[in-house]
Amino acid sequence: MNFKLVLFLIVACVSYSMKAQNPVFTHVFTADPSPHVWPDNSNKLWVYTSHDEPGSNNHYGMTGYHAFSTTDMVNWTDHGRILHLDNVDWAESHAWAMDAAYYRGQYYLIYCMKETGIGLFRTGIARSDVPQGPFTDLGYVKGVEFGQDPALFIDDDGIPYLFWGHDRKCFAAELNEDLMSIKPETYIDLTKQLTHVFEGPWVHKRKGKYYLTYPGLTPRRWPEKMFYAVADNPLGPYEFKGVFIDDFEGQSGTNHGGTVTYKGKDIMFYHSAWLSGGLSETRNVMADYLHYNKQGDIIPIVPSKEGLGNAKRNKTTLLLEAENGFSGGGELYNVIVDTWIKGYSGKGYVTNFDNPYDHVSILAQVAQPAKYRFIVSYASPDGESNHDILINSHAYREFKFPKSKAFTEIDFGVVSLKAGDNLVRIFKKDWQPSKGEFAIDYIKLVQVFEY
Ligand code: FUB
Repeated sequence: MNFKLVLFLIVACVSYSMKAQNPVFTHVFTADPSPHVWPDNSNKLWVYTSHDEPGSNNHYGMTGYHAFSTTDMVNWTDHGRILHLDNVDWAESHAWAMDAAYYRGQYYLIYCMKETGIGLFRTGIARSDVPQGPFTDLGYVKGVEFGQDPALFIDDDGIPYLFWGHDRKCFAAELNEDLMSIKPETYIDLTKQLTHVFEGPWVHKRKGKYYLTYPGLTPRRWPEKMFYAVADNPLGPYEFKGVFIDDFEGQSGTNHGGTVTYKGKDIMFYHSAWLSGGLSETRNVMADYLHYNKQGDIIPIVPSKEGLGNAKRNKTTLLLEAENGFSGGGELYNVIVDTWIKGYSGKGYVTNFDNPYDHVSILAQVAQPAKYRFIVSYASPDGESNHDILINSHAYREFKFPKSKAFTEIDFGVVSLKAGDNLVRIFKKDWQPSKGEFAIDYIKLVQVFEY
């Protein structure tokens, strides 16, 4: 091979990997994606996921969920942890697959966890008034037994339907208006209509037809492939159509996902184990365009590196709201959430750092040890304010936040995070009495892609 050809191939390979959009999230292990565009903003795509602990390689220790958003399908915001086992009184383990829904002006997370003392899956419902959460648990849906892998489909007429499935079975029912129980007379076992079904149903509607996609196992068994069936009504009967994501290199034992139409394009979100190196149960979200033929059949997807586009990826931002406190995995110690200073993001900010050790802790979950640009948004309308910042219990920085009437960002430069849970803690410094109000709105951790 001549030198110019070798050079061309190297440049081509490097620029190809620069543009690769799969895995979609490379800073955190995520699975079971649930993609949505909410009615209040058709410009924003949301993806809700379950979370794998780094190095876990099984699903038994899964504890929480994340929300992600984007407006360009290239640069993403991770809104951090939105619900955790610790926020759910009735559950003890297995924060497995979930879905999200917008229903009558509120956002819902529908998830499964094992009930304390019983160890059976229940389908939980949590609510938030904003899409990024955090979500507050409302209890579990009555009438659903073994409620693993729930998906909530709201039809065009506003009727909510719940689908769930586990261990080679799939069920569905219409929900009552408060979403807290099924209508028993509508309950149906769909298993026989869904050849090879194992778990993870998801329903979307296209041109008046209901498509039920699901992970299934053929007699050759693991890993799971994605299949689908089509019906004229949400509760069936469904006609089995076939496989549309077959086995692929680097997949995990499971597959699971959902579809969305965003900016006129149909997209399939699912998961693989590319980020953890394949042959692993520590998973990552993937996305590829979904196409149909003239008859409305899904054209099988071959997982691609390119994914949703060939634009260069610049950054992923972890946007972690201080006021989420315990719900987001952090802590508010002798501080409060307030909303007087305008211009905050999310639902408010944290203030009243009056005494030494008053602090806010904010959780950042990442997949691998890596460097992130660290930014804090604050306001200090009455004068400068002195604080200690700790990262994972290590003193990171003492900093005098300058007077600022409005919320403003301070860029602290690059910090190192470890794989797993990282706690960023902002303390009031020393014993001097507070000179006025000091407020923390959020922290940002920005993963910068270096090519
Ligand atoms: O993520 C945990 C479990 O793995 C899900 O509930 C299943 O659908 C499979 O993806």
